[in-house]
Amino acid sequence: MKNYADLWLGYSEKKNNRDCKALRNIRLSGAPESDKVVINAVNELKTGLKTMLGFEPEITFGPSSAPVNATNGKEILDSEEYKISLADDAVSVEAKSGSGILYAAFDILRTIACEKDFAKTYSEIRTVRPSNPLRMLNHWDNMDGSIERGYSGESFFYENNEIVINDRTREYARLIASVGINGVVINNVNVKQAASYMITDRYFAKLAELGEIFAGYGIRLFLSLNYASTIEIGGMDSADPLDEGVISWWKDKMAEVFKKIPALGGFLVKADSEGRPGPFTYGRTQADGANMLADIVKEYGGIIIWRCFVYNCRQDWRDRKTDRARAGYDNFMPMDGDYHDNVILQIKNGPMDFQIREPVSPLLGGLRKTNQMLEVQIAQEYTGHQIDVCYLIPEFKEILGFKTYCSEDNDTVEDIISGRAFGSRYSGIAAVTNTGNDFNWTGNYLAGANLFGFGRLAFDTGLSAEQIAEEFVRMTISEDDRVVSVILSILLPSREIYERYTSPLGIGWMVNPGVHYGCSVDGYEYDRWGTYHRADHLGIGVDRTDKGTGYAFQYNEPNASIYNSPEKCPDELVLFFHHLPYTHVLHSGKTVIQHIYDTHFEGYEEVLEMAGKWDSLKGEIDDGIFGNVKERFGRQIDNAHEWCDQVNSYFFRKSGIADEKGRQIW
Ligand code: GCW
Repeated sequence: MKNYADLWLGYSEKKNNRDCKALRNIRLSGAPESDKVVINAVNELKTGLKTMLGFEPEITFGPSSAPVNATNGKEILDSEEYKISLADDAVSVEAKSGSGILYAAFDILRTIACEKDFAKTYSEIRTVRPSNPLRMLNHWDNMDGSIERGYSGESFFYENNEIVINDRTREYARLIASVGINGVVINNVNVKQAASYMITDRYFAKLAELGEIFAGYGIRLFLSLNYASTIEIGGMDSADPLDEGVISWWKDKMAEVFKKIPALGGFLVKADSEGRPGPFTYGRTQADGANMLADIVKEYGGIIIWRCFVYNCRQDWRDRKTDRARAGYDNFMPMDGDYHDNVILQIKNGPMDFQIREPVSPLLGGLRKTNQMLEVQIAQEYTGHQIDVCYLIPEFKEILGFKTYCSEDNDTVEDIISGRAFGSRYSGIAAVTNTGNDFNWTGNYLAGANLFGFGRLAFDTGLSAEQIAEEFVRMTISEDDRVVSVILSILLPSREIYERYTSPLGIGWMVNPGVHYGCSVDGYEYDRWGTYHRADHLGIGVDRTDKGTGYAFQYNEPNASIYNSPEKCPDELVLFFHHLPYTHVLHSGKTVIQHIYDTHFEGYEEVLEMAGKWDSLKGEIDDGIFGNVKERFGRQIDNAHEWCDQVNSYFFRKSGIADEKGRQIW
């Protein structure tokens, strides 16, 4: 039986490339043999080739360049670039750092693992430069071992308020480095009291060790920080960013922290949000808070990643003028240009909170003078809890390709976060991760495609969702063409299928309060009035136009006018921007109500079909993987059924309009 915990590094014997002479001699240049990342790369090549092709390559070393101390995104990209060229009897890898060599090693191994013809693949010199300087995973792991929004077991970083370092830690570093991740935040952004102590003596030794393990795979360690640490652990009564006492406490603290954890990259901060402390308490701006910390960590090469998820979770949703969607832009735009150059604003992909469909946050394309990172979520909080299959890479592709019209050219989200659009000092992309200590890391085995896919896409945004899914299936499940095509036909449409049986036309939410799995049309916990969707007997949707909350005008033109008009607004977002009668006719030619009925019935049917396809793989793939996903399909079917019933009957009762196809709605 396959050890499916190895995911895409579970190499097995391969048929192709056994005669490729060149692979017996691999020459690495650009970083010294003694570099610990190079040592890991060499081990990977040796063991990978031995397992897959039956021989160990001879590895030799060419000249190495001076070590790089990258202090901006461009230097990071320069140092991570690699070149692979092929002669008759040798493969040659050139890079400027151990990371470049490691990524080249995984490039070679992936080609062999996918049974691609090696000589053909590298017949032309391959030069690869990552698309984004920072490619990060954010863990929402708590010190007690629980994971906020974790759906695949407990944390493998923490247990009973202690940091755990074991084989799994190293395996994790290998796994994520192999897809190009170069930064990890190991603790939850909700830094509660116990976790504040992460930056105290109690944890320094373990953090230093962890930082070193990560560094061996080109990954930088980051920590989430409690903004009010001066109060939580410093015994002070203020966290005012302009207070001299506060500043001097932080100076001493950071000097200690960076000395004790030399590999530390910096901090991620959630401030003034959902009960977390922040500068607003002292009448200061988000920029005041971020800059104060950034100025202090600068001398250690540290960066401050400051989240833009700042909104009032106690808002009264009955109030028609307050609009949570506006909050990110309203709180952060006015200070564009004020954030110091080692501050990065981390922006959730949508203005709300990782719903199955949201418009792209208007901060992306709004901010022009600020370092930016995009934040996505592969932990399936609102997208099926790693019970339901929901391959998210097609969604991420849409987000990256979104035209913001922030400039004449180079105006997509991809252009902004790569640093191209504005020449930002730092930029990149982060995902709230979906891993835990479950044997297979991600709960549903197919959710591994999101972990793999996020890394691959962050590294190379030019890859298609299909290419990535295919690599995942070939590397982890099977190389049989039929199996590959069946699994692709499950993964690729799965996000749109999930959308069809859940919340319609961009309205969002409709989830069980607190847990966020399963349907409850009026249920979202922060809206105890059940009114956010504005559904009454005549219509549904939130008016975010110039006549409503005005949110549509946070976008550049022509996006603002497109979203502002019910005629021009794309169907999939129309209820996000407009309050419409159930009888409004969409571009699809259907009325809103008929769209709701049809998509819900279809979505449920499609889940049955997906489950049937999976069943057809019995005996053709590993039993463990088969059983793991089959069990979850059972639950996904129930979930889709429940959503379909609840949503359809809710809107049938509200609107009193019958399904034109005469299907039974309870
Ligand atoms: O919507 C919320 C999630 C919280 C999470 C928060 C955030 C870590 O439900 O669990 O807290 O988003 O992104 O900070």
